[in-house]
Amino acid sequence: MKTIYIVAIISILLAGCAQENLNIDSDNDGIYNHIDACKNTPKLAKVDEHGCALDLDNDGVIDLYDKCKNTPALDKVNANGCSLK
Ligand SMILES: [Ca+2]
Ligand SMILES: [Ca+2]
Repeated sequence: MKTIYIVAIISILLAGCAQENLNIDSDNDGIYNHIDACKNTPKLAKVDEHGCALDLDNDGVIDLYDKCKNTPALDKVNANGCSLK
């Protein structure tokens, strides 16, 4: 009987946590944690529907920090997202 009581309490606690987590958006990007694939998006970065920072030219440098937003595909880039020459 005591075991059932303990299991019931644990279940209620877990359910409470799960419910609460649905409304948390730790990085404030507008995408709740439970559907956010990138939970540490830098402040001010624009994100896609998965909560990941946009990188329109896919060079690995997110648009927030990318000083060259139209880097040709396959180009290697520096920390600013500009092609290495
Ligand atoms: Ca988020
Ligand atoms: Ca770039």
